[in-house]
Amino acid sequence: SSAIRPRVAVVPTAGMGHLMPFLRLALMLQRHGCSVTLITAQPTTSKAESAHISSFLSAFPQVDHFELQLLPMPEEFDTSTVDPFFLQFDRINRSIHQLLPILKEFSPPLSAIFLDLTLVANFVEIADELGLPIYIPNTSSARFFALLSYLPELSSQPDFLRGAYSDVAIPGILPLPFSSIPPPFKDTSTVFTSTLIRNSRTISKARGILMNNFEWFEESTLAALNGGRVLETLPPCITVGPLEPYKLGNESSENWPWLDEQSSGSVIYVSFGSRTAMSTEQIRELAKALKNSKHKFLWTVKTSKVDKDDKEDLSNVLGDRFLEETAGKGITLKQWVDQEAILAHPAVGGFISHCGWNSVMEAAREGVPILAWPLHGDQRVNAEVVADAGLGIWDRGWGIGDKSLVRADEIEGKIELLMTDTNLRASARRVKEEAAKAVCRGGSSDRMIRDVVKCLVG
Ligand code: BUP
Repeated sequence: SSAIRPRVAVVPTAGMGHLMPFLRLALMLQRHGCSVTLITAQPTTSKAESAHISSFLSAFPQVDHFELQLLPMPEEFDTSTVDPFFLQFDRINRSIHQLLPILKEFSPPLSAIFLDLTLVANFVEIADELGLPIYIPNTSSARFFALLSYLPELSSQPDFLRGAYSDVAIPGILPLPFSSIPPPFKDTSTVFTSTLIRNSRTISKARGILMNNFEWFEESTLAALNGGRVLETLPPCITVGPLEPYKLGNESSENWPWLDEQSSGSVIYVSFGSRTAMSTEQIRELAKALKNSKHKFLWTVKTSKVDKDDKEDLSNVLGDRFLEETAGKGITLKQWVDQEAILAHPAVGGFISHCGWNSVMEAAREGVPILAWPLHGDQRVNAEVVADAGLGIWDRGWGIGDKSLVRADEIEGKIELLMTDTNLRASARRVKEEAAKAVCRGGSSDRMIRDVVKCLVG
């Protein structure tokens, strides 16, 4: 009956890599009996996000929607130098207090709110006033979450700020190579880092951290987090993944006759996510490697940070002849594709990925081996998890020092390994089996989401 149908709000922040897992979580909560209100910020950072939100709401009209109108940034704030996604975090934070009177009027009232970590500190008072439990969906690896939760402590260590460690020790987990720490973390004066630290200190106010992850994949890190070894005050880290993707009406018609013609496991899918643009020089080295390699490929190229449908022509970046020379051997695109459907396609046998966490979980679900090529943010930490779990290979030198530009012959060598190493294929298949076990009825992730919802009813 409706009396025991808990109502929840789900509040994503900026970027497709954030939006998609929150939307997947929203649908999962709904499948398990919650009524869901999606709260999104208006305006969004990118056209891709606003278009995706509209398609999502038309495909799933049972999800309620509320648009939080963002307040303008103070005039003295120089917005030109800040990453547009970080700017949006800040702007949502400055606007979120407007939710109090609105949420107060909700009838039936909310049973819980699912809030991004970057918003928790400013929301704690509101939540207290409403008596509303907060859950934090974590959109990265458990390993990166451990780093985030330990960041307030690290940022008080002069050695950390000076970069004087070769490894960063976090209690309970394997040491993190210093090169894997996002460089902005060492500068606590940036809005980005100070916001993270401030919010990280409030993690203990949440009732739980929901992870797009499964127990088997990061077992020892999760055990450390949940055993109070990283920090005694952490709420439970609850793995409910890999999150199930959804289909939007406009994508389901997307099909790949070219892929259908390729033999099983023969095609490399190449994508560096929705927010990472490589340098033109690096894109050209990669192009050369893909052209020279023996394997077929499907490559979505991204040349600018915010929206993919930018003006730059592919032939400007790749040269006129690349597309001709690779016709039949590969497809090179600049548009948004249904990545899940591609990874699920039997022809796809390898994935060159920046290791954004959603991409990692999608590859895990499908058992597609990854050639990890992390570029920034949490990606190096995630790449390490990928390699440790047997889902992929990673050359730690790539992207730093004298290998900040990775040459074509080296890329080609790794592609060969990715596509031919039978041990790697077998271990990636094992990951897929474990992922399937976790989400099936009675599996670890399935039990955990049921417990969360039960707790909302009770
Ligand atoms: Br690009 C692209 N189609 O063409 P990540 C991405 N995606 O479905 P990111 C598509 O966007 P952050 C495309 O499947 C994944 O769910 C992809 O998230 C999907 O990386 C999501 O992999 C991208 O986490 O975000 O975009 O760099 O840096 O926030 O992790």
